[in-house]
Amino acid sequence: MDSHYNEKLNLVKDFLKKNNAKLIAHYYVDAELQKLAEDTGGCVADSLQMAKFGSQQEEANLIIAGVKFMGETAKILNPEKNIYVLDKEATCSLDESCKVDEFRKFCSDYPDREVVVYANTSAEVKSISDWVVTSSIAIPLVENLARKGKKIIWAPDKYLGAYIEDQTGIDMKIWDGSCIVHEEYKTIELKKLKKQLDDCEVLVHPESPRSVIQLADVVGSTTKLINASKSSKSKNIIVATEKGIFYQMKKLSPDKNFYEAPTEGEGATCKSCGRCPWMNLNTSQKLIDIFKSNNEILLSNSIIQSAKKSINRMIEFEDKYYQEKKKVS
Ligand code: CIZ
Repeated sequence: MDSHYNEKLNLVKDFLKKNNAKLIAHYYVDAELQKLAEDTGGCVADSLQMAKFGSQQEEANLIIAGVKFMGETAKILNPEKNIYVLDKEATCSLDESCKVDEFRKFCSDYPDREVVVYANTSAEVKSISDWVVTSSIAIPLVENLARKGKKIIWAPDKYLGAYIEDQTGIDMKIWDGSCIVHEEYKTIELKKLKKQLDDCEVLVHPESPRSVIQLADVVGSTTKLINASKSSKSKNIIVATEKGIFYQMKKLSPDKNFYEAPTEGEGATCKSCGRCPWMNLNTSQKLIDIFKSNNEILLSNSIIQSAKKSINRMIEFEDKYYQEKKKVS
């Protein structure tokens, strides 16, 4: 953290208090913003936990350090609150790849299928879907639908879709979207790094290509990867997901060595280099200036109501799933 961190913290604390606001950050924003969220009584989490945390706060204003779909999810679950994002340009390649009109047309080609979409989608796409899922619950949810004889459309991440198919054997109609960060991890370089480190574990987010997932010791959501980095017996951890996550991992295991999974193979070009350009738009200066620009997330009531139904179905399923899992163990 830079030497002015304490000054910034005091400034942000005053600012949030004066404006009846709470700062909620995603694991993928930079370390300073994550620490500011933690030190001001906010939270750092995945997109769903961010929105759930927002519901439990008494402040009228929630400031989201993350990308647009995270602000929208917070608004959908907290329509009575004012939700602000640090930069309205901060979007997501998955969200951008799946525009509602094209997606509606895709779904109309398979009218007998349930529509399951990943959290990384717009509020409009969520509003025309049957289910919203996060990567942490996608496999059990898809398995549950298949057990009931349902056929499935999956969008927008083709790699996560392929991973679910590989794990479950369930055939889905998959939208052709991808995350520009995870798509760039390269197997040849990753194999070299594994060999070089010898004692290491490879943690991979399932938005990555199948060939990279095949080299993983653990595959999972941001939260699962953070937990795995802590419980790993290896001293060296290679991580294939957005770099912002290293802040949480290093905090939990200061004695371990963390390595970014390589993104540049031989002769390859690197567009994102493991850093999401949109997450990178989030800065602490934009937090202080937030009310000077038009950064509020506004959604129509009908979109909120329809999208909320598909998010709440996931939350209900998730609660039941973990309750039953607890009973069994
Ligand atoms: O839902 C999220 O926060 C994202 C983008 C990924 C994950 O695995 O948690």
